[in-house]
Amino acid sequence: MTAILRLKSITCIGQAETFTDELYATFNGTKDSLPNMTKGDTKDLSDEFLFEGSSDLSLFENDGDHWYDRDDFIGKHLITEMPPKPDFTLDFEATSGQAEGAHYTIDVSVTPSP
Ligand SMILES: [Ca+2]
Ligand SMILES: [Ca+2]
Repeated sequence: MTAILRLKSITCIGQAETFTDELYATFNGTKDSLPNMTKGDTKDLSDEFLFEGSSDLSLFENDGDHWYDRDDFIGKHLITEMPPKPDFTLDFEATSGQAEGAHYTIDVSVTPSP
């Protein structure tokens, strides 16, 4: 069995950076660029990932990943193939660490692959 994780939209409730957050997600070994976001933004996404079983969807704020300034982890959720879920919302909030203040929701769906 294979399933499709779709990212449908992202909303910024709080940002980590002073000006704009540069976001990306990782899932199932893939790195996926997301739009830059500031507080109050909602942006449509059209990202899809094929996967089997389960994998973590992790959200990061990009700082160039220099040795002196690593990218900042915001949060993660375990996505499972079963049961399929048409629409649900994931909440990512950094309550400590370098991304503190970052708070995002991402609307997603998990559907069986045709
Ligand atoms: Ca940054
Ligand atoms: Ca950093």
